[in-house]
Amino acid sequence: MAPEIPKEQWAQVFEKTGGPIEYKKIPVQKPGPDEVLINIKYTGVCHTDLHALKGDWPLETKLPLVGGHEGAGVVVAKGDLVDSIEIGDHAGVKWLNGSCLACDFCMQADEPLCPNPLLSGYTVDGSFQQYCIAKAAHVAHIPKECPLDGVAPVLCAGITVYKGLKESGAKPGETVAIVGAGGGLGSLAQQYAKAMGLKVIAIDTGDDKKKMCEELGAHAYIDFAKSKDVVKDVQNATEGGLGPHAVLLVAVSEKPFQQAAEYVRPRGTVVAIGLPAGAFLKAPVFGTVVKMITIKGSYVGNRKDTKEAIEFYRRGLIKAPYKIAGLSELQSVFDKMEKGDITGRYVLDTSK
Ligand code: 8ID
Ligand code: ZN
Ligand code: ZN
Repeated sequence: MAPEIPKEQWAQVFEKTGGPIEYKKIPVQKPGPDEVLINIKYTGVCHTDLHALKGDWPLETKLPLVGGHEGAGVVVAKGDLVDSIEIGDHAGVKWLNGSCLACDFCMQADEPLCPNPLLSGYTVDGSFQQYCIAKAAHVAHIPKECPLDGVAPVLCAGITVYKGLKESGAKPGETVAIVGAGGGLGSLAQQYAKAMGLKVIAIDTGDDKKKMCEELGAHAYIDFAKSKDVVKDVQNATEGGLGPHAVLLVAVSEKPFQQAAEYVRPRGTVVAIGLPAGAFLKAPVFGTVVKMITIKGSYVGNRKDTKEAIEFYRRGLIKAPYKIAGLSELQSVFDKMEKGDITGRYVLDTSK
């Protein structure tokens, strides 16, 4: 029997950049021929959602906007052309809601680089609502054994850091510094790094985050606010003081983007993932040349990365802590995020 779909639903909506966000009832949309309608049960809150609300980036959002791009739920309707997923299947709405599938980038499985992407919770409405539309080709397939609250953060944070770790080229046994380790991406990055056989140096601030990083198995924790010399401290935490083989930058401030090239090991790779407003990367030319270092960006992941990142989770390898709040409480989650007060991730229950 086809599930009953209401005409109206609860959503978090903002009419203009900067807010306010309003928790209110809006109509449920119908999926187009190549789309599915997903009844979102849980949705993670990514710092990207806060950047979107604040207008931090040189890319405009749709307005009014329903944010959110870590939505996990159940397919309740699908368009006539959709045969890759069935009603009743579990599915995830991720940042890349859709892409053209025909450009050079899409053809080579680099679909995040598509010049005409649909971005969930940014250029199309996302998962801060009970019923969300997504292109069937891009929807994440979630095995039924994965709890929908736990898997939600994998849909952006997990995919992104897994891809970033692959892009870093770090090999089992090597060391990766995770900068912003106490946040959403950082906590998942520690788990993926561990599962990939890497040693982790966690960098963040505060005792709560320290405790979590230690519980997640970090080899060392450096508190950037207490450290007198972050560069030295990171190097000293590695064998022979040579520095980590890779650095994953998932912080939301500019400073660490200006330090990483100094402490990365010769031949090492710095991967920029965090997107602080108006920030620039900095590296000394001399050190970059004579240490032969690589500095690169990494942006979410493709459909295969998505499948792989979820498979790590299904196998029980990814256990990052999260707290649950109601969809109605999004503003208070943003307030905590703004202050850097969230250890791990917040996941919203869309029924509350
Ligand atoms: O595809 C991508 N590249 C992608 C995908 C998803 C998210 C990029 N992002 C971006 C987000 O837009 C955001 O800019 O990654 C960034 C991190 O997102 P998040 O993990 O959701 O944010 P968070 O939970 O607030 O964690 C940020 C952490 O950074 C720490 C904070 O204490 C917090 O724990 N931090 C800061 I601010 N300054 C730091 C510093 N100097 C720092 N940690 C270490 N050193
Ligand atoms: Zn995100
Ligand atoms: Zn394309």
